Amino acid sequence: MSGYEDTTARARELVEGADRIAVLTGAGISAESGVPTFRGGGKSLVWRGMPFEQLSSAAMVRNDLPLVWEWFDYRRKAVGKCVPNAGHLALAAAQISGNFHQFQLITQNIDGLHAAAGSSGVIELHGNIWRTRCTVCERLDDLTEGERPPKCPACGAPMRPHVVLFGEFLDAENVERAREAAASADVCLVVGTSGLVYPANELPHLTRASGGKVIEINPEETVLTNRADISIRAKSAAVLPLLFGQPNAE
Ligand code: BJW
Repeated sequence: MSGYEDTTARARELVEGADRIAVLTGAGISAESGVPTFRGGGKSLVWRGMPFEQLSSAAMVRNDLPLVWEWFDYRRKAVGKCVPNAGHLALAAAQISGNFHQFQLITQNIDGLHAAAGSSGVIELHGNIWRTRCTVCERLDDLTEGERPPKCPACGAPMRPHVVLFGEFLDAENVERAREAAASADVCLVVGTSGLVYPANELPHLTRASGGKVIEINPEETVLTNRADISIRAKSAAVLPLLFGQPNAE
């Protein structure tokens, strides 16, 4: 058995023995669908010469909302062409299988691909690129084409993309639900995230602190690797179907 096969077999055993699963996903799970990651491969996402940390920030919403809309319209155009890959589908199938008492998917992604794959009740920690939020009354709406920034149908104030940017607070209820799911999980799968962004990066630690196991799936080593019980150094679209026993896996 190769190292990869052995590691994957051990991870599969843990998954099969688990009753409660939490899955934390990041940009890497959508990479094989064609969605660019933020930091993978040592590079950082840049648009018009600006790093994404500057574009996707609370300061940019305050200072240049039209530019923020251009940035997210550009991103949406790319994401709109992408479809879920075998990794998204394996997670959806695992949830639907009913083999687990808890199967809570928690994502940092804003692309909506987990729901498109058939996952339900996904906690979208950083929001959703297909939704908008009022900058004043916080009303949520589906995205529409046309005027940028769109006006809030309730109060007329400018709407913004419904995403959580650097320096902004995450929805407290979402964070609480994610923390509870991680803390009560027998196994936490950490898929395709660099683990650099707080507070999502705390979730695997909650699982370990309460006696659960952490399995990381990532082609690169991350800051979470040395805290994982098992680290599978491979792409998620190849590994996830194997972990959940889907016969047509690569
Ligand atoms: C594969 C693969 C394959 C490739 N298969 N894997 C100092 C100043 C100000 C703030 C802070 C500070 N220090 C800490 C903070 C807090 C800050 C933070 O954590 N910053 C760190 C970067 C230092 N966090 C926040 O600001 C959060 N809010 C908060 O903490 O509120 C309290 C607070 C308020 C005010 C001040 C301080 C605290 C909010 C964070 C919101 C993050 N938002 C973004 C942008 C969303 C909108 C957009 O899309 O533009 O969310 S940032 C970006 O990073 C995005 C992602 O969801 C997030 C995580 O990235 P992710 O998913 O891990 O992707 P990558 O690219 O980093 O990694 C991809 C991985 O995939 C790689 O490891 C690859 O190897 C792997 N991969 N192919 C599997 N096929």
